[in-house]
Amino acid sequence: MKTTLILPAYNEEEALPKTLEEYFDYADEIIIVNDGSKDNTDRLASEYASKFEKVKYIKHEVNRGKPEALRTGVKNSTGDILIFTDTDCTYPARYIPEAIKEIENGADMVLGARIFNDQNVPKLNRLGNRIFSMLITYFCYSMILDAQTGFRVMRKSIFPRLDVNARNLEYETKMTMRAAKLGYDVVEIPIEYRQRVGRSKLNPFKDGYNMLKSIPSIIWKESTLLLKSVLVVNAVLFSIGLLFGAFSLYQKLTIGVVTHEYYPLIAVIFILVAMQLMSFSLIMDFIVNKLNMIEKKIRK
Ligand SMILES: Nc1nc2c(ncn2[C@@H]2O[C@H](COP(=O)(O)OP(=O)(O)OP(=O)(O)O)[C@@H](O)[C@H]2O)c(=O)[nH]1
Ligand SMILES: [Mg+2]
Repeated sequence: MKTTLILPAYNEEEALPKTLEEYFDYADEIIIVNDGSKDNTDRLASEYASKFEKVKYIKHEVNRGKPEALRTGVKNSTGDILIFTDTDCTYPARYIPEAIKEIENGADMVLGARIFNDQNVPKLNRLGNRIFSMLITYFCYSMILDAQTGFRVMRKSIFPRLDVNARNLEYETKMTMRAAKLGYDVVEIPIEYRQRVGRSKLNPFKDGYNMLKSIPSIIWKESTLLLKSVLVVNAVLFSIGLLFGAFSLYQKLTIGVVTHEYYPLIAVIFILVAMQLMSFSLIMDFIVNKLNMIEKKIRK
């Protein structure tokens, strides 16, 4: 099967030559997508493309973000197997043969999981991985340790179903969730993760905010109708509890007494009921969905 490596590059003049050299022998076709870089990436990529037949070069005139860069790469690819990696020397190329073997043995998508020496993984990514791991285990019934990894190998035929709507860092995570949710066989192989060459484009505030913002939307999108109804009822109960609690606290702090002495009690009862209802519904929802999935698999 023909392999296509996609290298999204945004101001990677330092790391592009090293990445290309390291990956050169591991793919049949290499597509560099320059995502509106302002440094020498353009010149370097053009040189490589004119020198080597298997290197293709595509340029976004303005920066459109990593997901769009990957999509451009896929659109122009001719391979049956896609390899995604960052153009920053963080992911070693030597894991590609193992990943391709997994695909040949039936896996649909292989993730390079940065689980040993994760001190090079940005803190934001480490926190994200914990949260997303729990969400994936809950919503997709599979254990995935590094949903955000940029090193992934997949059959090109499944890409259109996994090309989720995202413009930033959450793209990879959402793609992993979609694959697990659709029942694709997602395999993780442990990989080394090195320190990046060149300047990081990760912005802890902007990217952290985007990552956090994506969590409620993922939960809402993946929830069943039953769980959605419970979430709404729960939010109402919780807000009522909070309102009563906040009012009591306000009175205590401003006038020194709580004029309605049963208000704190109401606050506690509402919040406790909300929490109980939430945990009960989550457990029920998980069991019902898991049983549905098992039934579907047995029917197949
Ligand atoms: N951040 C970012 N990366 C882009 C963009 N377009 C393409 N890329 C490439 O996508 C890859 C990932 O970006 P990185 O800056 O390495 O982000 P990261 O891997 O999450 O974090 P660090 O490696 O710690 O900096 C790199 O190869 C970038 O050159 C973009 O608009 N923003
Ligand atoms: Mg990186």
